[in-house]
Amino acid sequence: MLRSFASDRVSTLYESVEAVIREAPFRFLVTPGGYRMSVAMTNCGSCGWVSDRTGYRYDDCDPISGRRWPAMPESFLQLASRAAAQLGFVDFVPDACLINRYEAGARLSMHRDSDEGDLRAPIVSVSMGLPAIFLWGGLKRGDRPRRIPLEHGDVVVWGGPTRLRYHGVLPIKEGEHPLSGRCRVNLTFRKASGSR
Ligand code: MD3
Ligand code: FE
Repeated sequence: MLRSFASDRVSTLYESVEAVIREAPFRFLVTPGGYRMSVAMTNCGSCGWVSDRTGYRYDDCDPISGRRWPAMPESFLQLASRAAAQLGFVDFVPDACLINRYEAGARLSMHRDSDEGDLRAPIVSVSMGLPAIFLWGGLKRGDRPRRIPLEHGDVVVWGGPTRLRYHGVLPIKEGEHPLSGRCRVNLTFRKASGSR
């Protein structure tokens, strides 16, 4: 947990988010079970995470435009690899960045991130805008989660034994943030393509 690690860069990062969403707008994905997610998502990098009635996958194209996802901004790559290195993950080069946008009431139910090809690589997350309560569970779905508040500028690195833990986000409370307005935006950097 690197509290406030991104504080001095978050406005630059947020400008890059705005550039990404001009090319690949936020959209509400549908789960394989047919539910519309309350969190709006988009991606940048050489592949992006998508969900539809056929399942979850990483895809090198945005299914809405049919074009490649926007390139990962240099500022994103630098922040992600610096944060990972700080916690002992040397040479972390993410190839995917999932961008989540939460409006008031949006939540992420408990899940594991296991679609990535290289599970030895960590996931780095950056929180921006409104605060959230993150639910940090165990390796089994039923393990009682801890509640961890996440604020603007906080960075978390999940790797090694924590990589496959269940986790989620409680419904976001209403509020107004000077940078992002009435929402929370979270970046998660991943290594989606396998190296085995
Ligand atoms: C713990 N996003 O996009 S980031 C997700 O705040 C996701 O938007 C949340 O869960 C969000 O999949 C949480 C923190 C995070 C990401 C991956 C993890 C925590 C993790 C993988 C393993 C354990
Ligand atoms: Fe996740």
